[in-house]
Amino acid sequence: MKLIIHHWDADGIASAVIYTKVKDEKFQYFTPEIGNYFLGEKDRKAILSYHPKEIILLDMSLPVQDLQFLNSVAEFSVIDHHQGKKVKGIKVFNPALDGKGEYPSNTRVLTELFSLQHSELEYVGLFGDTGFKLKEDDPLLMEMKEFFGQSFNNFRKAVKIIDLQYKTGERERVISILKFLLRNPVFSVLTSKEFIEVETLIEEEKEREFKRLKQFDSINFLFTPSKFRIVSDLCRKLYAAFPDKLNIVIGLQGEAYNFYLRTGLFDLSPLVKLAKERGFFAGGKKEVVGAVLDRNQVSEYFSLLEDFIASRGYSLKQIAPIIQGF
Ligand SMILES: [Mn+2]
Repeated sequence: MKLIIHHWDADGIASAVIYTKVKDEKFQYFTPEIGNYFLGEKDRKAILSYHPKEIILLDMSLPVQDLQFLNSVAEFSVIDHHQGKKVKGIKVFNPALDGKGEYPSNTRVLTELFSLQHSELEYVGLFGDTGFKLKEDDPLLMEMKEFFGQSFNNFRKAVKIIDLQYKTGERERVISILKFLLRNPVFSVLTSKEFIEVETLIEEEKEREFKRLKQFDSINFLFTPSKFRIVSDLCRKLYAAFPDKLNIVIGLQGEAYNFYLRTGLFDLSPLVKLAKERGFFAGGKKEVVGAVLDRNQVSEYFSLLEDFIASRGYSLKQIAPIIQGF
């Protein structure tokens, strides 16, 4: 049995479809717990249960120990476009690591690697990964507009629907649209109830979960137990309404905690740097810091946050008891 492990977003899904079509073979498909850029214990068990003879990892950069794990259980190779480091003994095709510049999507890497024509699927990955940030005059955007002509708007809607499936937190939905795309053209997702209803489901869930908001003096706090991956969206929504408060949203990702802070009160980039140095799985920029934490890391991460925020003249005292209850 051959197993494709792929990112859960539009680029990862389209990559798995392209790869399958090129190889014209039967594969099983797997994506890690949604939101986790690593393999949890359950992920590893699931992968082993497939007894894979070969594993291909697409559009995902995983920690070294996970790559080594995959390499130890099967014949293993990676095709990717993310920045990172090469790992000794791991077979990787990633032009970005060979100094060939940035690749906007993994579907573009595959298209070049297998000398394919530009395709709807290639552009699904490309628009999924870059569309939200392309300026009107970006050559990539012009290229896509030219390719799709009058269907460009529908193309955009189709990408959005493909990308949205993972926000339900249900990996089955991701695999289901992947399998649909193996048999159907990209545009048919627009007329498939199963896939379009997800947009409404997500919006309804966000509205429901938003009601959990607790407001303190300088803090907006929201804990959501929802299986939907809406923590980042909820935090963004809070920040838009309250840029001068500490907006904290915490959610669950399988066994892990997803911890978001957004604020316009001060620059968070030193905190991002600090969190990474301390070994937390964290990222962010000036106005946002996000982290994925094991349960046993929560209190240590929270102290780091408390200290940093205290150094900027604010306090998290009011929500400390809630965090201690996790
Ligand atoms: Mn990608």
